[in-house]
Amino acid sequence: MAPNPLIEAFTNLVNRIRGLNYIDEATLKEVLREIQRILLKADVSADVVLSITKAIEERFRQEKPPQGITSKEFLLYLLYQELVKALGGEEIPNVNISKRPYRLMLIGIEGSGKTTSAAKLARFYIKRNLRVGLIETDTYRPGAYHQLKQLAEKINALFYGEEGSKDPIAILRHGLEHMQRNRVDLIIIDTAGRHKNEEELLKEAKAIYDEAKPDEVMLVIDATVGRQAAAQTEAFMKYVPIHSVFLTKMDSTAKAGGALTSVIRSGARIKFIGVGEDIDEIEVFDANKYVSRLLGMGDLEALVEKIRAIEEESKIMEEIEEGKINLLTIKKQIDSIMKLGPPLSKILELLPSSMLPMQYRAVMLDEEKVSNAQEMLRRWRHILDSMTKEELLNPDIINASRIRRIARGGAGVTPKDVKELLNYYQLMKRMVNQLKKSRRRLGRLVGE
Ligand SMILES: Nc1nc2c(ncn2[C@@H]2O[C@H](COP(=O)(O)OP(=O)(O)OP(=O)(O)O)[C@@H](O)[C@H]2O)c(=O)[nH]1
Ligand SMILES: [Mg+2]
Repeated sequence: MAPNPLIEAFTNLVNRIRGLNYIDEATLKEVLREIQRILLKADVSADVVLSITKAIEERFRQEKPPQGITSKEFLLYLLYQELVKALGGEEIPNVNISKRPYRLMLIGIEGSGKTTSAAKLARFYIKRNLRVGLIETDTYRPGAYHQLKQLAEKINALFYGEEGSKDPIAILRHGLEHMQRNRVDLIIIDTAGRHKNEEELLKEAKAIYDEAKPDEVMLVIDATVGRQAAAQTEAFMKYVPIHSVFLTKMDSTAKAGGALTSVIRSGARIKFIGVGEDIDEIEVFDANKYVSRLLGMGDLEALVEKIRAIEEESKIMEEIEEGKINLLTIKKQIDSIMKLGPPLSKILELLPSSMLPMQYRAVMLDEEKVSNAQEMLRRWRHILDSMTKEELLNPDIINASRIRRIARGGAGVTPKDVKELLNYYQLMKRMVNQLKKSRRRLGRLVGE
């Protein structure tokens, strides 16, 4: 995406927060006001803006930053999280085709970008090794037939259209037959955007819907309309079910934020975004990625990962505290440590050092020990991968012959390594059991 004023404003804000010495009441208020200004400028509606900043403010006051995270970093993290939430959450839309042939119908008002997006989608799925066919049912716009035909030729998609025809339903019927005959996996149906009036347009969309019986109706909306996108979505929803939204021209508007949040609030799911006129300028909408870019992340991304891993780690610690400990617990623990990445010395500080075999304890970590510990964790991870679920959940069944089998599963792993891991597990379990009796000492174990 080309640099835009929204990214610039957010990047400046992030840098400012980074430069703060500490966050007092006045600074917090100022930062929140600045966030509001930026979002309003991006055409996000006032109530959404308010709910975002309110959530950040409340969480900043109520939640404690995880261990090792400064309050500045925590504020940035909350900003990131609340923006992602407002943009529909962390989940990435599923763009798999659930059956073959799959019928995808595009609708939208004049100039929203349907025809261009039809070709972009075709290319997107051709790259994923699907046979894709395009049907042009637009009989209103002069040149619609040639526009899509040319695009189809460029990307090697099958094309069907009838130049000069005035009967979109007939074209559709013939087009569907043509595509079935050619064993196409995905059929994309482009429709008209121009019409005598809006009602006629919507009625035609409905008629095409009834005839095509599409598996998915995708509404194409031009993001430059900003928060008006919600009204458009709702108008179409009255005539045909809208399963997903393709938001175009995200590259050429400062109102992208408004378009995104308003579509999401209307209950529709954004699947794709268009980020340029070129046929390859299509992306699956990923709120995480979008917000990362918005905030000029890079190292902020590392921060988010780190906080997530710390949270995961403390969840595991809770499990351990409850006495639910098996090798799966240890597997999860190693995964979260690995996710935190280097420097490992920092990470090992997060672990209660009493849990590590003596030679790896954080208190006396030099570089060599760090890399030894890293190597050990990697080996242990391989070992755990070679175990069956039953063994992970019930380590007591692991006898000598199982140990030999497990060691064979990982390159360079010896039975001694497996025993070392089992010893670590036994040690941890013993300690947990011992210390469970004493809350105070247990508190020290989980690093409280
Ligand atoms: N910058 C930019 N331009 C886009 C994008 N998507 C489409 N366009 C442009 O928007 C204009 C309209 O696109 P079309 O695909 O013809 O729109 P349409 O919805 O088919 O229009 P009608 O057929 O008249 O209803 C064209 O100039 C496209 O190049 C995008 O993601 N970014
Ligand atoms: Mg068109």
